[in-house]
Amino acid sequence: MSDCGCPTTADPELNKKLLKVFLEDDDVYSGEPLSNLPNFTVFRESHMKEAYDKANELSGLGVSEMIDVLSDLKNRHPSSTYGDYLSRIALFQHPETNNMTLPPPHQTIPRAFFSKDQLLTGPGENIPPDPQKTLVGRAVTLDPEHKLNWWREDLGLSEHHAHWHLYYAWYKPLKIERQGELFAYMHEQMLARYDFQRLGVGLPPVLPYGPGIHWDDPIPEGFNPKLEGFSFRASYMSIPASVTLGSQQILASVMETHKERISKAITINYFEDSNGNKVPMTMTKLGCTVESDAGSANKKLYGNLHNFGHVVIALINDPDERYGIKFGAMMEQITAARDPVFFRWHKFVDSIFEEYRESDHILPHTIHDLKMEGIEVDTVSTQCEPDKELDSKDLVDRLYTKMIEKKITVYVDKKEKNPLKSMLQYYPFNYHFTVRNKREEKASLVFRVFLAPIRYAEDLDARRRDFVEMDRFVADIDGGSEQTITRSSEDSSVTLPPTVTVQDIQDGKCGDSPYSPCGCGWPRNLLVPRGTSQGMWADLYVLVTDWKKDAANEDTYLSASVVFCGKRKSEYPDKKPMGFPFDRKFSKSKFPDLEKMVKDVPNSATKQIKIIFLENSD
Ligand SMILES: [Cu+2]
Repeated sequence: MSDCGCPTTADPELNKKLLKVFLEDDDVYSGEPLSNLPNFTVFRESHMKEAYDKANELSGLGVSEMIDVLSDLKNRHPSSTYGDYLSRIALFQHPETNNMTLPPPHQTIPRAFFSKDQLLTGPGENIPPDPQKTLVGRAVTLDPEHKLNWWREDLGLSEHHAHWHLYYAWYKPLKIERQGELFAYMHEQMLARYDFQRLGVGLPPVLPYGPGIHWDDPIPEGFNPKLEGFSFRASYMSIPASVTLGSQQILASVMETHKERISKAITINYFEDSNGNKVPMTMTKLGCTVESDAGSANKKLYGNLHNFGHVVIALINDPDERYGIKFGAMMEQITAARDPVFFRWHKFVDSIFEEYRESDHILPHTIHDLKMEGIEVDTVSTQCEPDKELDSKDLVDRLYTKMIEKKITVYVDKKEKNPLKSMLQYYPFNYHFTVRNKREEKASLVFRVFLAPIRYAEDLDARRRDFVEMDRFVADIDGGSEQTITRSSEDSSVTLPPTVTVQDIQDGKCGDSPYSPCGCGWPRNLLVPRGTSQGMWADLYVLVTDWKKDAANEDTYLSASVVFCGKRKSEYPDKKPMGFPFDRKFSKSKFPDLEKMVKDVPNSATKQIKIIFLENSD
């Protein structure tokens, strides 16, 4: 059973009732109404306090009463992101609703995903052409970043990012011990995937932007989110020296000091806590400190770097809010990743993690770290499932993608609307791994599957950050046997299971889900990078290691969305560093390139595959 998606043990009736919280209706509420919080932002501490205080109160009420109060808030402020955030955290906290399947935000607050024009789809209204298709010529010439609008504005991408931060909220006590490491890894993988797509459209890897790296320079990437409630940023604007958020003043120069202190802590391998004691450096401590969550070593000394980066960029148009200009998209986790600057900022954040990954305090991987005696992986390959659109095409070691125009169902003003959306889709395929177990006893193995673009002759360390994780799963192999393990791309533990829609819930298909931090997980349609129409070569790589040794709890399985989102109410299930074996430098003399590494580590294999974008498939 999957960790997310439509659960099997259900109270579909209660789940249906919960929809009232997310969809407007005509019901009249007679109780004390909740106040709305306009301009809500998750980066403002007082706003988070307000939201969580309210959620605590609401989760102490009976279910029906909580639903009524939240439903009333929705009716009075239908497009409030505060209302949506509060509802999700309150329902998540309430003992009777914390396992319920909630509808995806793109259906319930479409204004955070679609422009006004895109939502004009009713009878008598024109269906506007998809902006992706109209953005040709001038706009793309002036700003080539437009080429990836379809990717940054993917519905599932925004939802994945927002859900991750909602579940692992910086404001709340840590959910898991390795939260800081997961913060670093989840974002690092977003960047690796982004750079993969950039290469596909002829753009260079994204450049870092942050304190100490172009911080005082104008930002060439402008952005017009075209979303109600958010302002645009013209290109070549510079961040203000100081911004005011509520009662808090944030100085760009102070952020620089915080960054320098963190870099120094990496060099000396420890942080200093508020009593002057040494706190040993670890990836998770570093992640927590950079995000300034509950696990930060010392918020006073090291600041609130990640969150404030979002804030100063989002307030670029109106640093002290004197003109009442709306925030930029960077101010909300649900919209931030639509903006090209999000990736520049996060590349900067990741460069801090890189300082640590590359430091002398982290010993490079050796053959011993990767090897599993008695296990050999002979081959790895892929095969697409038969599909009439792929009829005459080579299905082995070729992956295919296409863009589709999908009709999305959303709810606005008590009406159903069906905007069109250009989305990437890949053709499902199977991996085949030929594995030999030379041991006598049965082996429980964890397959770590990655994909990296082949740029040009580069050593393994230079390519380390290019590897995107495609899947991680466990399979058993009998002693003394050779087997071919077949794994469907659709079962990937990186991706979210199929989205549960409002319609599914109305049809009684969903109810209580016993495990999941639902909603978090890489979007299924973006599992395979788009590639190019001529075909883009990539290295498929698998490393098989001993699940008996790597598992936090051997009985856990690695199910949907677990790689980036973990498992609810338990520790991260895999004890290996996240991203292993690409989580640190390789010993140069031992592993100059991928080929050599695979040769020396028999429990691994690689294959060059081609990703082909079927450009005119519709
Ligand atoms: Cu961020």
